[in-house]
Amino acid sequence: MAEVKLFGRWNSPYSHRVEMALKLKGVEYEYIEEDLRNKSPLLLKYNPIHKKVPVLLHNSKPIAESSVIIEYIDETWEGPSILPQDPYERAMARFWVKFIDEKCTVAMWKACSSPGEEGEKAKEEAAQLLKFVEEEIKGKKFFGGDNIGLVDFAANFIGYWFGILQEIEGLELLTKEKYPNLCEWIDGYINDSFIKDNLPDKDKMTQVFKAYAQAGYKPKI
Ligand SMILES: N[C@@H](CCC(=O)N[C@@H](CS)C(=O)NCC(=O)O)C(=O)O
Repeated sequence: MAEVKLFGRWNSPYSHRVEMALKLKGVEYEYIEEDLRNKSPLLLKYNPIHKKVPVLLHNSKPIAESSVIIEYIDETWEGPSILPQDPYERAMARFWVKFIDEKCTVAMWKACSSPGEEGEKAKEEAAQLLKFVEEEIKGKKFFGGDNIGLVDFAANFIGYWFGILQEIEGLELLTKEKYPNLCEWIDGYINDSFIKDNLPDKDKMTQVFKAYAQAGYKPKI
């Protein structure tokens, strides 16, 4: 039988994306929990460039970077498609993942974790960037159409993690009044039976992220 191992972290949105993709395809895998403040020699060996989770090991071959891993999973295993079939739609899905990763998540994370002027600027930037996402999801159940797909997985930080962080920080950045379509997607995404059963526990996440903030620890995302 093929060997599939996932090096991850329970509260990492990136690890979570990959876990969802493996579960959607029904792939059996061994999960290895990493301590990101004391990374294992194997994680450093398999992801020497970024030194981050997730890393997927398939028959001893490592793959890093969550969206690259998800595309690999989609191409390797049968089951529901994660990327669209149409080349233009595939390109658009990749565009949105890049936008979410490189722009939205960065600004949203800074908005919650950076003090002073940097934090204030990030809040304004995140608010502007989210307007594009709000427009993109308008009239759709999921970013992938009727079914959950690559962009939905990639937007999990917006869908779940950010709500917890903004509650901790007392922010009102992403609200139903400001982003009704996006909040409708969030509701549908986190309450989808497949997703819901696999989300990390909210209370545990709240405790851990509060403890990080108190200790001045800023996880690198
Ligand atoms: N671009 C990467 C981001 C992965 C990432 O940021 N992982 C974080 C956990 S959420 C990590 O491993 N950080 C390492 C550290 O904190 O040193 C991906 O999509 O896989």
